Amino acid sequence: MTATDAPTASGSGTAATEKFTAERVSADTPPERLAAIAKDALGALNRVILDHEVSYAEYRVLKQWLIDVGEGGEWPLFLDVFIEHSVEEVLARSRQGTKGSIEGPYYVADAPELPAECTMPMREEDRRGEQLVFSGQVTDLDGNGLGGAKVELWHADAEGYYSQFAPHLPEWNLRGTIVTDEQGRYSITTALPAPYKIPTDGPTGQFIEAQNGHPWRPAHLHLIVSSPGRHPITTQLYFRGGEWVEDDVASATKPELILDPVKGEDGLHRVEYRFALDPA
Ligand code: MBD
Ligand code: FE
Repeated sequence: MTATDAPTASGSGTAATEKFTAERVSADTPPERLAAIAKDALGALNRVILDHEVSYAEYRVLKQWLIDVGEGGEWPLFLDVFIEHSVEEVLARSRQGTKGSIEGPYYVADAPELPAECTMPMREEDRRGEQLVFSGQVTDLDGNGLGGAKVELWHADAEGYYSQFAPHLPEWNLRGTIVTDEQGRYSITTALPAPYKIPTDGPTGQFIEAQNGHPWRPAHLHLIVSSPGRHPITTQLYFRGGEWVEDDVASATKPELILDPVKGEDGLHRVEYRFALDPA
């Protein structure tokens, strides 16, 4: 990596902001509900200011910090790390199947399709590291296999970088849309991910330091599993005994989402997982 293509917080932040803005999101929130949420949000913030007797100097520092988060493109990062888990918790109240988790800022739709048995696109250096054979089945809530289901998988490389959010990686590195076989099965070989450090060279890093936090997420796989007529599951999977599994900066782990791979004689780590999808 050279100095000019070294990943930075503002580089990945700008890319994440551009990707998100291109989605042109909307919600059909009724006006009365929107008004109630807006009023309570403002009330909560004003309450903090009064309780902590925030000064003018502190207020101005806050204003500059908010400006910096926007200019650095870090709102996707900041919000997904510190807020999204509560939104996911609300969604989870109406789901029976496999547990979900947050999407985070680095999902890209329409990754190239791969067959049920496949190896993720990766560089030579990714292939040289520890490899994981992740296999299993996509089912309905009764355990019937869902053929032709889609398993979208994306994750960071061993250095913690995501393709399309760091300039030195091939476009679809460690990203793919796996299509399950007739029984809903899949078997994916990929690079074993490492713990992920939130970029500390921007305003989100400043914030983490200010609240005496650490910037780490446990090693994780991101997944969106979908099948026609079913609610898609957005989730993440973690590794038993891994660093930060019990102390994720993004508060996004759940006991049901922890894998326990076994390393075979051939050096491959193997683990199975089943995704049960709720009816839509
Ligand atoms: C990540 O890789 C991630 O998954 C989340 C939630 C936030 C920042 C980076
Ligand atoms: Fe991630």
